[in-house]
Amino acid sequence: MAGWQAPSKGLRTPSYDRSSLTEGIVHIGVGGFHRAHEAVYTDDVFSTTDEKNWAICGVGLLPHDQRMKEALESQDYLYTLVEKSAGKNEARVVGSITSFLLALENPEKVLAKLSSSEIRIVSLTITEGGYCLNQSTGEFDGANADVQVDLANPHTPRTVFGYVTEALRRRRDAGTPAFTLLSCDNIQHNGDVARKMFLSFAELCNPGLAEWISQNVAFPNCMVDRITPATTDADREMVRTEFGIDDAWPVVCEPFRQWVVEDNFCNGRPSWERVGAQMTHNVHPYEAMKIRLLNGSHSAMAYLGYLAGFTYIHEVMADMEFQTYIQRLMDEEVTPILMPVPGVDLEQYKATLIERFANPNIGDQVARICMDGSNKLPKFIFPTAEEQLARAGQTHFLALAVASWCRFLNGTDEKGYEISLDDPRAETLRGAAIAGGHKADKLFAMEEVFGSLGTSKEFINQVNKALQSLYDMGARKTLRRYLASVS
Ligand code: CS2
Repeated sequence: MAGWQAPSKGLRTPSYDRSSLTEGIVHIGVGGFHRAHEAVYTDDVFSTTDEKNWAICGVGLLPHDQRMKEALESQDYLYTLVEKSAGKNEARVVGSITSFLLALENPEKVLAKLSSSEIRIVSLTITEGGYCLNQSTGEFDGANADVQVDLANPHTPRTVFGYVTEALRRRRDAGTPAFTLLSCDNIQHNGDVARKMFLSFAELCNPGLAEWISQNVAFPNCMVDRITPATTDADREMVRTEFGIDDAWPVVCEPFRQWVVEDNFCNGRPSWERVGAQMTHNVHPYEAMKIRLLNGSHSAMAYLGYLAGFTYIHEVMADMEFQTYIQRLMDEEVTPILMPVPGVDLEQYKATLIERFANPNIGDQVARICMDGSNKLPKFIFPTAEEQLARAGQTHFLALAVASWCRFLNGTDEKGYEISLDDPRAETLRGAAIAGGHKADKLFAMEEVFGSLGTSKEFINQVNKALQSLYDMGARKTLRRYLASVS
């Protein structure tokens, strides 16, 4: 526990007795976001209530999870969370994670944990692409190679689908009540999507079990929000010098956090509503607002911002032309398709978003937002474009956002330097971007990414116009032109 003995500066550490906790949640995909969000709400539950049976067991299914396991294990699963606001850094030590299992190391232990009656919630942050959702059909992509292996060997799984399904089979056979499966990824209707994908997988390997799952497992929808940049070595150093803690993997994030959760749990839940989460029966308006405005704006500013030479999101927001772009994108092209959100003033919400993006202390990386575009844009931007097109609304700024991504995918920036593409479809995307020349048609033909938007001639024309301009005059001048020409 080196480095944890005497954290100075009076920072907040778990006020509860961690040894009296028992685990009730398994979380699959422990990264920065989970540790800045659900784990923090749960830590607050332990501090403010006498609920003790909801500690979190982290589970990693992928080889890269080993680093997180080692980091957390070396410090008794405690970690430092630093909230960075414009003026200051505030740190606390979070204690709600109490163990970590790595599937590659010990698959049986993971299955035993998931099957044990004490586990009543399995939550997920497996990324937008982790659900095997085919964008063009809206169905489960059962052709995925790992999924195929799991379907052939359901008792020795390797994917999240295989683990969850096998654990639920064991629970059913043992007469153990099911757990709630709580998706915390940025997908609209994330619970409904999770339900459809997990049931489809189960249907393929064991239809009887699928029936049991559909009747016993709850899949709540929820909207999650907290900007959590990737942790850097500079952050580790800051935690050491400012707070006296030698933390192998601290988390940095903004002070803001929001969690709106559909109150649909089949086997109990922590009192998250007592510590700021909003439990409701209809999450959809909140999800749409957050994903279309926050995540959509993020993607729009990141690709164009990258091409214009920015490294950090707050730098993009400090540029008045970019700020106007994002404000107008939100006002003119996203707001018209949003439904009223109970208790939320959208104008105020958007103003807060601009402020959050502009937080100069947070150091959120443009490169982080640019990752994995082929899984993010279909959730963050394309549905807005489709809905605007359907109501004959304006889509110029959305087209510019999509064109910036297409330009980025070509793999060479405006100065001729290589862009490293971090996307599971990187090779295919780059190939299509290059083969398409200054047109996006070849990319739009990728049905699994663009879905039905790929057949909209009107939108393709708009994107092609923006793309040509990006090639001819670069990001900065193109942006100026868009701001001047679109009234
Ligand atoms: C970002 C999100 O990954 C992205 O593209 O938009 O990680 C964003 O920071 C979070 O959803 C904020 O809640």
